[in-house]
Parts: sequence; structure tokens; C-alpha cells
Amino acid sequence: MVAAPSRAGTAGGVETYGNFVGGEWRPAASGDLFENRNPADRDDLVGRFAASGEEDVRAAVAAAAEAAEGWRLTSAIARSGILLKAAAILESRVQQVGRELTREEGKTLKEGIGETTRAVQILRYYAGEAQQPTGEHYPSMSPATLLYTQREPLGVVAVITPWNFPIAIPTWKIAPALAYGNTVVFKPASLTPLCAVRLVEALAEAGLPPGVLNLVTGAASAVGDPLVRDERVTGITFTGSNAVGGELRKIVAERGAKLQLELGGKNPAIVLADADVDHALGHVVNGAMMSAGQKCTATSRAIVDRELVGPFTERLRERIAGLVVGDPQRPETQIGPLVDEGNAERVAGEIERATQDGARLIAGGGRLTDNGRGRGAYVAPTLFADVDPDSRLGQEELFGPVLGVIAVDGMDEAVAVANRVRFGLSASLFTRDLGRALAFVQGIQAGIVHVNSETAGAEPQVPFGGMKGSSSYSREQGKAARDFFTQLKTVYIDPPPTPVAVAERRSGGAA
Ligand code: UN1
Repeated sequence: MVAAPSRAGTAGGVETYGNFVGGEWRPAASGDLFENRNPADRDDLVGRFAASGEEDVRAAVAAAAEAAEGWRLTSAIARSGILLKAAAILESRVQQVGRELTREEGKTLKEGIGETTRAVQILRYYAGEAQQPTGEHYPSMSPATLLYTQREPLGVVAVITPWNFPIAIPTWKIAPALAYGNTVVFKPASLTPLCAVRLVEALAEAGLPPGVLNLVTGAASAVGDPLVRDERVTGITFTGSNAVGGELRKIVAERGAKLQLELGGKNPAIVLADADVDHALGHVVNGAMMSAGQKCTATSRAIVDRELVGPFTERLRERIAGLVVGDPQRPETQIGPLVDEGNAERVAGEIERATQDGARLIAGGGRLTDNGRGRGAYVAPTLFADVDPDSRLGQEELFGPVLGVIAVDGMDEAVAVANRVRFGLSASLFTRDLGRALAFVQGIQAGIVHVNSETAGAEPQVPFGGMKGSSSYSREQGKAARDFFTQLKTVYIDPPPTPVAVAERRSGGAA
């Protein structure tokens, strides 16, 4: 299929982008637009995007519903081929899309290009998965019965994604949805719609039939709400806040649909006295501060053995205070701005509050406005010591460049403190002791567990997701994606009676 360009035009040198519905780029029914600005420089307008509403959602769901039967019956091998082609198209644009990601989201160029490369890998992975067997053959009580399962798509799936991984997360939801034969209505975060456009362009150009993938941009209340309430939508996959996740649970409980949630984290890195301190330092700092701490897998609690906590905290302070914070397009920058002014102000407020609550501020502490940073959403990488594990800072996700150090006496207390939060996404332990490592793996309440590496990161071939309040007891990526994006059909096939049996039945000879 040849898709018309996603750009609806330019005004004053700024591009305008539409929705993608039924294989065509088109403006919102209302004609309204919203602006997308660079968080490193609010005077830099990245583009104008369709401010959609219920009418646009209805049209997108209708297009997806109409395409569902054809796509379900398209061979998995053909679906795989389209994903592979989309991977090649996106790969040829990795530099451009990575730069655009940095411009609209604010993570460094290295991270922006790295994440786009990751999206390419995810597309390739699901092109491979689409060719794997999906059903199972079972023995039956009756020896002649062919008894097996097959997996079938859910139908129309709503994909609702956050701004912090604006191309990787959409890809790891959309690629398996499509691979297993679902059609998609994709509602990306309003702060990062350009990456969504780029992903949809690559998939459309790779030959997806019209209606199989639809993009609707706009506000959560105007787009997300009617989308998840539409009875034709049979699956919803969402990554974002616990508050929205809770609302989705209620909606789905009432109307019935399959739901997958990836929510918050308050991820601990435990550093035991026997750890390789240099190694642990690097991983704790990266886990806490990369992407300005805006990952649900970010390290936000360093739980450190009391034997080590003084010198370890001092070295954390040195490292964190020395991070280069600035324009994420510059190669020397290590930490960019937060995603927007609202988030920067919110995190600065949390820092203020933590100080009032008695945590000891030892690096950073609020907004950065010098050296041109006043034009962007900058918050200084911030370190607190003496954090009370039960305080707000010890319990709540801040989603910013803020790390709190908690002192403990040994491994058992460390794990107990680590578990004493409502979240359970990822966790790290730094030790040289194999026995402690194994005990940690057994005892920690987290869906992703690292020994001697940082809490963030997710390889596409393994399941990703959390325990407790971090998830909905489902997993994304790897083979787990198949479980979510398909439903099972159990099939009993018996041979028809043989001619002899039929003749005997007619003559009344046999039962
Ligand atoms: C990663 O750590 O690389 O929203 C991925 C998030 C997670 C993904 C983290 N769902 O931050």
C-alpha cells in the first residue's frame, strides 16, 4: 500500500501531522491541532498534531474492525514479512528518528538513537516469533481423536503508550499485536506524537493493509477514554501511571476486555558490603539518572549496607554532582531535560517536600536555569541521604533524576526494606557472594531481577513486567506477548465413522 505523506502541510516552517485511519493520513474531524515542543528549548516547535476526539476514535475503531477478519486470515508468514520490511525501513532512518526522539522527548542523542535501534530489533524479533508454532498437540482419552490448541487474535486492540520510551514501547506492543493477527488503534502520549508517526509510517510503507494499524493522536480524555470504552475493542495494553491503570481496571471490569497494564516502580539497588564498589557506583548512577530518571525501571532507592554507606554516599555525591546536564543534542551531555515544564515543576516540588520531610539533600536540589537551561525543563540530578524507607520519598515513584540512600544492616534487612513498597517492577543486588545472590533472587518481590547490573533495561526476547502494584500479573515482550495478544481455541477432531460402522448401524447390528 502506498500511504500519502503523514504531513498535512507546513505553516511558518512547522510541519503539521495527521491521524492514520483506514490506510490514509487525515486531519482530526474537528480540524483542531495541538503543539509539540522541545523540552530543551520551549521556543522550538517540533510540530503540530491532530487534536482528535470521539469521532476520530470511532472512525479508527471502525477501520480496525473492518480489517480484522482479513488480517486474521493473512498467513503468519506474510505478517512476518511485513514486520521484517518495517524493520529495514526504520533502520534506514535510525539517525533521523533518533534525533527527532531526542528533540521531542529530551533524552540524550545516544539514548534516542539507541532506543530507535531497539525498536528495529523488536520488529525483527516479532517477525521471527510470528513464524514460531503457537499451538500444542495433546494426547486424547480416545486414541483416534486429534486434540490440539490453536491461538487466535483478540481482534481490535487498543495500544496506549507513554512518552518516556516513545518508540520502543509502542513497538513492543504493536509488533506482537500485529504478528499474532490483531488490528490496532494506537493512541500515543501527547508529548511524543512524532515518534508514533514515524513508527506508523515505517509499518505502512512496509505494506500493512489499510485499517490494520490506525493512529489517533490527542489528549487522554478526548481519545483514550472513548477508545477504551468502545465495545469493539477487545484488548487494551497500557503503560503509564497507576492512577490511569486503576481507571482502566474499572472500565474493563464493567464491559469485559483483555487488559494488560505496566505501571509504576520504586526500584531498589541493594549494595552489600562485599560488592565491587566501583562497579556498583556506575550502575546505581546510570540506573537512577539516565533519561533523567524517567523510566519505570529507574533506580530510585540505593539500599546500602551500613558498613559502606558513608563512603559510598560520598562517592555517589561526587558522581552525581559531576554529571553534565544540558542540551541533549550535544555529544558531551549525559542528562537532558525532563519531558516538559509541568514534570520539571512537579519533581522540583517533590524534592522540596522530601527536604522538609527530613531527608538530607547532598547533591542537586531543584531546577537548573543557568547557561541557557532556563529555556528548558531542567532539574538537577539530586541525591538524598538518610532517607526514611517509609517516607514519601522512600515509597512513591518520583519519575525524575532523584535517588535516595537508605542505610541497612545486612542482607536480610535490605531485602525486607526493598520489599516494603507497593511496587515490584525491577530490583538489583550488588555482591560477590553467590549464596546472597541466590537468596536475593528468591526473596525479592520484583518481576525483573538483576544481580550486579542496573535496574533498568529490557531485552526483547524475555518477559517484561512487575509484581504487586507494578503490573496486572501479565507480562510483555518475549513469548509472554503471545499470551496476551492471543486467545486459545481447543480443537477435538474425530475421524468420521468408517463405511463398515455406518453399514452396521443401518442394519441395526452395532450400537
Ligand atoms: C527499560 O528499562 O529499558 O515505562 C524499559 C518504562 C518501562 C520500560 C523500561 N515500561 O519505563
